[in-house]
Amino acid sequence: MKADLIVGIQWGDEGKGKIVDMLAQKYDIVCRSQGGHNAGHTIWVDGVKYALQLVPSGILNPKAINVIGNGVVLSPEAIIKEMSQFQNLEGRLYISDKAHLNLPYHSQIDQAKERLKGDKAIGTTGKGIGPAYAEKISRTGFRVGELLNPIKLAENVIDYFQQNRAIFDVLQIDTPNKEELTALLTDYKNKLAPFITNTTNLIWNALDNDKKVLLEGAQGTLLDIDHGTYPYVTSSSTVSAGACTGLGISPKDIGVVTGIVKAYCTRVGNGPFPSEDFTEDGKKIADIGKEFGTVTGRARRCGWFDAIAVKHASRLNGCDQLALMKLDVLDGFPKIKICVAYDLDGERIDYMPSDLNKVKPIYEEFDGWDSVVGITEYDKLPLTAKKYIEKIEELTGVKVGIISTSPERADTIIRG
Ligand code: 2SA
Ligand code: MG
Repeated sequence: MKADLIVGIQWGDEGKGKIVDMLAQKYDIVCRSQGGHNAGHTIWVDGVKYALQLVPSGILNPKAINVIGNGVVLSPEAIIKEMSQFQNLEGRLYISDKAHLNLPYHSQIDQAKERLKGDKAIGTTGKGIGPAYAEKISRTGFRVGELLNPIKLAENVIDYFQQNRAIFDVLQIDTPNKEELTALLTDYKNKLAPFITNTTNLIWNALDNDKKVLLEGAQGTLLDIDHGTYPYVTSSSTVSAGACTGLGISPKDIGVVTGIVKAYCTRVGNGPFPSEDFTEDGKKIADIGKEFGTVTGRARRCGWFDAIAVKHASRLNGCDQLALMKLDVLDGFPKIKICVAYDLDGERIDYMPSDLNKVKPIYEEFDGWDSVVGITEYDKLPLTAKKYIEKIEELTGVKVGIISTSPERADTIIRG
């Protein structure tokens, strides 16, 4: 059996949560492979809102097993809090012993570095993601499996502080108190030990025994550490290839890749965003789309669908289809724009250059529609909405297989 994959195609917050939640009903195992509690998936089920950060969205399917892979940076504090929303998680949630720990000092480093950067700040979530990944790559990180021996781990963390005292001094971060740290790590161990395991073997066994596995991406392709708008990116591999290293599966294990895109575009944090709209339209999209960060509550920057970026991201991820989310947010707009090309120093280009700062969007305008809310069949969509979708397919070269017409699970068009 192959694992199907859901990946964000823009700058995150495309609405992956709703699709993963919908699909999770049909999958045996749902896995996270990268990111940490910087992610925020909002899921609406029967009018109830669930905000998930680390726990895979399959948690809302009582029959699904959920896996947090080795590529994730795990904040024990965040996951313990999140887990408290659910009952009977044993046997339904597994955390890789190889995932790296995101401890309280990582968010202190993250926030201190952002402060020092001043107007060059990345606009991180402040959750310690970059510092936790930096230590992993520097081979100085601590892994989830080490939580099982909290006394030793506390000693190692204190040693690490001592070795790096000069840096911690500049950042004004105190060495943790050993007794307090041991107590904290012991508490984490007591709460998390039943969930810690070798998740790679678990996934291999599942695939070898014809279980259906779904891989759930966090953030989006344009925030990828290699392929995103560096340095205004997150610190993990958000593209589909990252799911392989982040879980310990091979590219041959990947099945259908679904890229999630919003019918428009948003970005939270700093960095280039060619199709950002600074007019009333941008504000209207933000209002109607409720475009605020689920983790930090920050207002998201809003703009129009960027077909060049989506084409590029679809190729990077090997998308078999796109899921077009939040189409209903564009209801009532008299005119809707798509960025169909870029202007780079006076030249019209139809590809994404390495530096997005220099490009200006070239738009095509489309007629809007009254309402698509709750429509579940493609043929029932207004003609102008169909034209919009078909234009997206033409420009990106990828089929739009799924269309979301409201936040509710049921309000979704699945095209055959
Ligand atoms: P970080 O914290 O190091 O990963 O931040 C680096 C950049 O990555 C962006 N980033 C995100 N962008 C969109 N959504 C994310 N998750 C939350 C959400 C964000 C929130 O679902 O809304 O609540 O603010 C997410 N996580 C990281 C971040 O904005 C930086 O640009
Ligand atoms: Mg989000």
